[in-house]
Amino acid sequence: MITYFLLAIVIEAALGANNQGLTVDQVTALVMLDMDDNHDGHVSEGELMLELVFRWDKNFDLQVSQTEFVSFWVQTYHDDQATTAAFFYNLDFNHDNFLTTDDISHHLGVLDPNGDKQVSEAEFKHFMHANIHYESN
Ligand SMILES: [Ca+2]
Ligand SMILES: [Ca+2]
Ligand SMILES: [Ca+2]
Repeated sequence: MITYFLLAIVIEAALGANNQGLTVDQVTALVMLDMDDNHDGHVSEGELMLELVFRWDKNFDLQVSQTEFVSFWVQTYHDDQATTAAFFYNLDFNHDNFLTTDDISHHLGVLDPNGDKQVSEAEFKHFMHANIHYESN
């Protein structure tokens, strides 16, 4: 499994883009746009949690299963299954195969390094580059 992920990452890194030719920066901009409900260019913690619980969680049990996440993400942002599964693995802090607000709060230090409770596009880009590896730049 891990070998498969590594192989997929190596192949994607060589291509530098995903299934629809989108780079990490382009995917990041799309995700940002979807999360930033009040369009102020920043994603607040509230907006982040809303995205997690109301958009990615399809059966409303307040947690996002790996299946829910991967199918939504692949359909919406066109990353391949392996890249998305690896991304989910990184997001799922306690590795119970469900993404909850608890998992996300563990990432806030990286998502929001300046601690102003807002994730700027630059902060989010940095986070995405650290967690999605299909290009080197
Ligand atoms: Ca906002
Ligand atoms: Ca979890
Ligand atoms: Ca911030």
